[in-house]
Amino acid sequence: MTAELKNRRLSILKTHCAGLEINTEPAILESHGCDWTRFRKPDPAAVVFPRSIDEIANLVAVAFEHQVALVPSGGRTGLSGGAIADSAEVVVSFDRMRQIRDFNAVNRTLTVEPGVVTHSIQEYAAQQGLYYPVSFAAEGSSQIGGNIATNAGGIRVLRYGLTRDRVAGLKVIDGRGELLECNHGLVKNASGYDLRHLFIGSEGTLGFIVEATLWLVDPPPPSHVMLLAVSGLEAMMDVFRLFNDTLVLSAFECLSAAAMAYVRKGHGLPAPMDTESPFYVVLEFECAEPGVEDTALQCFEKCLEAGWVEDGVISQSEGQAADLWRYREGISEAITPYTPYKNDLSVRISDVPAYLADLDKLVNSHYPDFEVLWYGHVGDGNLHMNILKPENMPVEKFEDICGRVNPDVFSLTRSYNGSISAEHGIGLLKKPYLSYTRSKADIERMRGIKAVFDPLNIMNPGKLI
Ligand code: 2HG
Ligand code: ZN
Repeated sequence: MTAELKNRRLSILKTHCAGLEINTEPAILESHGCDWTRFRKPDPAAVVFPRSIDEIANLVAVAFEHQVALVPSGGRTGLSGGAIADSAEVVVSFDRMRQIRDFNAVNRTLTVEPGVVTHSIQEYAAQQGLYYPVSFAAEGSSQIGGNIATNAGGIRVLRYGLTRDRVAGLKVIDGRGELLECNHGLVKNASGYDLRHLFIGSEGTLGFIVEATLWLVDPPPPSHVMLLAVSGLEAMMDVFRLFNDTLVLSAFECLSAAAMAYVRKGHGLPAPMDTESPFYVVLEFECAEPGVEDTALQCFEKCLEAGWVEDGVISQSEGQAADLWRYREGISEAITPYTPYKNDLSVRISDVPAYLADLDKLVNSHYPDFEVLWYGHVGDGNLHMNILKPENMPVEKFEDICGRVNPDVFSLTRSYNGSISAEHGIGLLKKPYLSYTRSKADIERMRGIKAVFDPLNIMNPGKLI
């Protein structure tokens, strides 16, 4: 049945999409049929590589007419299975759409194709004397279309906001194959529903982003990075409060002792300091004027005196800053070989210590034999919980056990009015749990919106809702 469906879809593409690059090599089907998640096996009918908006519009119109399911594929760095094609879908890769189309110095905007890699946007902005502030570990391979489709966050949200805050305009091909041009880069536009914001974070379920206009900002002043050994969760928030009230923080991240051990092992990093501690904080602060570094050191002294912090190091150069960031940014990659089961949770910032303490208790009672690592973006209330698969346990069994504990984890999250996905999206993997974070009425309205933009359910079907 699947083979028949695949052949039928392939022949539709060949007949109706003249000139479209179509690939059915097994290695490409495998690589482009999934993201970084390792819990599903890709099985697409084909991978197509459009080169223009017109080609995508035609492709979706054909898919609409013939009921062909499409899955968008960017840098494939997603962690929720949002780009998995496991049911004979056609994968639409944006790898051939990597042009920066326009830079406007007055508007401070950059207009780009969806396949441009996040890091290239940062570099291009810097060449213009400006800054694209969305930053995260996967920025070297993630693509801007995917960033927008998941409203990517990362390490600078507390200073600059989310990807959503950078999007000045979008061109989208919806599930009917029609081009929608949203907001045109306007700062002010009070002409009704802002469809741009519906597409941001929609995980490709309403339409495919085919062009984006991004707002850039002033380049940041010089900064310093500190890595601190903190004595506990309450103390971590006291440290956050003091530094955040006194300095301009551009990041405030945490990692548990276990996460520190794995990142060091994975990347061969030395101990950052002599003291061992249950949690570590990596923070970055701006130094716009002389004297800020002294103020930061005074904060550090206060933290030591209060017993919140046991030890710490501060960067003295850009190289040292980058070295300190590796302890936080390198975790995800370092633990990939352990097939981690990931949860990406958020609560209000002030609730982080109580929530994490509750969660830690819950998780320890359910997974006494599993290793659980914590890290994340404390400065915006987002925690990543990674459970490592024991070496000899089959993946299916491991996923099943983790899945059985999810209801408790998500009920607790709901009791804090938190979210079961802060920045990674819902995709395939978190879809069964959406109701822990969105009400019945919410989900019903979301279905209604989906039906408007994608009436035949061909755009990334089976994801999100
Ligand atoms: C991070 O903050 C990324 O490092 C990945 O969002 C999180 O690996 C994860 O769970
Ligand atoms: Zn993150």
